[in-house]
Amino acid sequence: MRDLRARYRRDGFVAPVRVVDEISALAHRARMEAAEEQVGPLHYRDKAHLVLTSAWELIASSTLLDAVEACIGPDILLYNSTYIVKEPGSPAQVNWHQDLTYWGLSDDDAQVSAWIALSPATPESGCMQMIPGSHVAGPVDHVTPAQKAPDDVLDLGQYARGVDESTAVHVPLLPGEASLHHGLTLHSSRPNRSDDRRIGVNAQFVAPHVRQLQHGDDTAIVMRGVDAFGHFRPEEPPVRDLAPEALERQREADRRIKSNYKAVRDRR
Ligand SMILES: O=C(O)CCC(=O)C(=O)O
Repeated sequence: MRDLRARYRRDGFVAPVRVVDEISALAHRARMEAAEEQVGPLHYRDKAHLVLTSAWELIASSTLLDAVEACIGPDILLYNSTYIVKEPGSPAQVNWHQDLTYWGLSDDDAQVSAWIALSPATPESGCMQMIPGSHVAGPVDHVTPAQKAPDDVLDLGQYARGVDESTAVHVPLLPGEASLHHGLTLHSSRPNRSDDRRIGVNAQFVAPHVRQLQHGDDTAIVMRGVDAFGHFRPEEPPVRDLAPEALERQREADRRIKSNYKAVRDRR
């Protein structure tokens, strides 16, 4: 783990980290797709871990949390999680950006995102690309178009200004492997030109001392260690899949998070 921490600090990301074996990853994919048959596409619905036991089990796995601990320390809160899906042949893409641009959090160095592959993430299927070391220079200027491009995956369509892509690397993952990236690492992904869905679970973690500076109300779950600060209202993991009351809490959290991003953007 010392090596992982050193690579994370130097590059702003680490990959691949094996979270579950490939057969288990495909079983998780089947559970996710069975849920989609009941409630429709899960792509980019925030707080998936509140409603799906599969998302929760993956995110709570000790191998993943060991890697998260190496990045942000022993006290770990889960802030958000979403499936990010690119359908086969879909033009959907993600422009170069830093995650933390509109999150409104107090400490850029105490947040890490894990992206766990549930299908092969390859250059052909539109795996992520990262710019090693780009987190070190701090936040960069982002442009947010009044009207986002239809193929843009990000909610607000934001992109970092003037990115030099010459040192960018692909981050391919097999099912069950994860990458972890710092909230200021510049990353992007291109369209899916494969004939399979490209499916990842993105889980966003923070250390408990982090605060929401831009608005009052945020929720999180303690995954490891202690929360000695209480800056986030606690939330509950799912007891079963797609429980109606949990779905309602997820809808409310999804609305809150998306409107918070807009509020942070509008204040700039
Ligand atoms: O799934 C993708 O292609 C991009 C994901 C991303 O931007 C992220 O995990 O922060």
